[in-house]
Amino acid sequence: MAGPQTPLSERILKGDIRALARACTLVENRVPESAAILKGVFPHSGRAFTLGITGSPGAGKSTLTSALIAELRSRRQRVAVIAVDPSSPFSGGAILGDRIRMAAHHEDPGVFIRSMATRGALGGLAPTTHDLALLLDAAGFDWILIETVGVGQDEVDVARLAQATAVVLAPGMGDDVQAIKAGILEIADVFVLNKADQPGAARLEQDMHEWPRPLVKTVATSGEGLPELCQALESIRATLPPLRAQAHWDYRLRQMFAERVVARLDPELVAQAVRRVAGRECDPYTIIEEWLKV
Ligand SMILES: Nc1nc2c(ncn2[C@@H]2O[C@H](COP(=O)(O)OP(=O)(O)OP(=O)(O)O)[C@@H](O)[C@H]2O)c(=O)[nH]1
Ligand SMILES: [Mg+2]
Repeated sequence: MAGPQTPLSERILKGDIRALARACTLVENRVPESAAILKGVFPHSGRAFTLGITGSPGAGKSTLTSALIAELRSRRQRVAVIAVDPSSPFSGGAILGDRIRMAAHHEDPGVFIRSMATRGALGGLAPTTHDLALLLDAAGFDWILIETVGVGQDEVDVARLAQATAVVLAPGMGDDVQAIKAGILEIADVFVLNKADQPGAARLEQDMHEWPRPLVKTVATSGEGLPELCQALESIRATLPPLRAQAHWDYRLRQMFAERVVARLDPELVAQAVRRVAGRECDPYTIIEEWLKV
């Protein structure tokens, strides 16, 4: 029987949800013990399907995530969600809304929802999002849904983290194909034309024809189109390019290494170098060569 003395990683692997929640907090706060937990669970990860859900603010990502949870649960799949909270004060109100919508699933042990309050220093997803996804994967969830607003660096980051990305579009909100950020269309493995009950949906669908990706129409508020979306996602899952996992780890290993190396820098040494370079006393190339020798 797993007691409080059992390592968190073992308790997570046994399906202990409280241990999982605790480990998520440790990982998010980057406390030193989190490295042991992540090492402990790593061999048990790699089974989940990680899906990024991104798109314009208000396109219906949260409603769709909630509807997708319901559809996946009806297929006996265990689902974890990482909701990346928008840090912008303008969209801050959406967070509470998301929590309320998601509350319907809170009683279900086959559903685990985690909101990320923190983000990367340069915008985009916090690097701990990757570790969080790893924990959820090892904990045995079949699906990991990562909802993030398609602004700034987020959608590029989510495409690197997830095995596949669903881009949510909706009519009547400036989601004219010309107005949509080009980058967001390029990362899509599947387009979800949500709010298909709204005027302009047919027009948007027609405009999307030129993009060589499947498109599924949904009404997230009623669940319409969700079985079709699930089917499209299953077929993407079944035909993932084998090199995608390698591309993921190529990015991730470099990111982890860079982070550790930067963390080793002495802040005083950095401050000094900054002053010298800004004052043209020393060139930055020489500084980097010196740092690499340390
Ligand atoms: N008519 C209609 N309304 C929808 C549909 N899906 C979502 N909505 C509504 O659209 C509004 C925004 O939905 P959200 O799910 O919060 O959208 P979001 O993309 O998560 O928004 P942010 O996280 O703030 O970017 C809500 O009022 C939803 O009820 C749909 O298919 N049809
Ligand atoms: Mg949302």
